[in-house]
Amino acid sequence: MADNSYQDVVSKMQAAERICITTHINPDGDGIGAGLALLLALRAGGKQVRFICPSPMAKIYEFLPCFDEIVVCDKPEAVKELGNVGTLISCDCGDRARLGVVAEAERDCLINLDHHASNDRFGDINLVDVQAESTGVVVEGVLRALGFGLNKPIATCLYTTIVFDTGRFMHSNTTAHTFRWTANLLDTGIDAALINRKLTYTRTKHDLDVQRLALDFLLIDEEDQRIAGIALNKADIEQVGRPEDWGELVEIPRSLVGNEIAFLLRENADGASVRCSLRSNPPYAVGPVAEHFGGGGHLQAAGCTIEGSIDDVLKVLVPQLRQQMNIS
Ligand SMILES: [Mn+2]
Repeated sequence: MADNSYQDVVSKMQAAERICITTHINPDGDGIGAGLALLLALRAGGKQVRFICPSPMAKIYEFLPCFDEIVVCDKPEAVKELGNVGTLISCDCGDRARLGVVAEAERDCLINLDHHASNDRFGDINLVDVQAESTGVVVEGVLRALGFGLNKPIATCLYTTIVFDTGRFMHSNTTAHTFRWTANLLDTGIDAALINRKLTYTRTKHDLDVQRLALDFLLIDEEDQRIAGIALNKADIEQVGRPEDWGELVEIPRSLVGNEIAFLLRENADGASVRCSLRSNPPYAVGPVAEHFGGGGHLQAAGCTIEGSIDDVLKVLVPQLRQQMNIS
């Protein structure tokens, strides 16, 4: 389906009385930041706005304005109780399944604001800009089209989206546009260094224990040493305790000199499937690998869930990664 324009989105938002914002399962700095920026602006514009989330959120985002208003709706009953939510706006979600039970919410219309290359246009209105570094960039475009200016609280939320999705301006999606766009946010007077600290220096002792566990399970592919990762099975994870957020563990193998593709595999609590986070440096792509296994994301940052134990998954995943090293 062809994408809608900013104007289509703006007309729909202007016509809506009640708006409900949401993001994907295991929400991140982009989904939460983009959604909160939208909430702040639309509410200031006189709309009735709320924010629901299909799974619990990491505490590190607590400093964002209105974070404490986000309601976790991770059970079908909770979604039913909401009744008709009006216009539902999904931020940073690539497909309906990633909305969890929120996908079942009764609504008048579903607007899909996103930037994932793999987005399957699950909304009634879809605004997917794959050039945008973060969904925050898409939201900022929507706010501009609505005639809303930036202020410090909105810029704080949007800044969080760009820091998260560019890996603190380190990923390959960081361009001259990124810095110009971000400079505009800083012009509102936000303290970027303070936000950076709040997003970065947030580890608990438990997080460090998880990191030590990860180091113990670092793997470098013998056939192609440019591929490295961490594979954690259920029993090992449970020894340390499952973290609320897996954070940036995949950056550990990624930081190895010569690394081109990095992965983080963690066996789910049921022991029957494995969540995979994949990263690569251009020109190598991991997006197609995630899609091969039914997942998605961006070319250089993607994820999927694969059935089987950690060993089963390593056996099917690593050959696919090696193949990418040869075709890219
Ligand atoms: Mn994003």
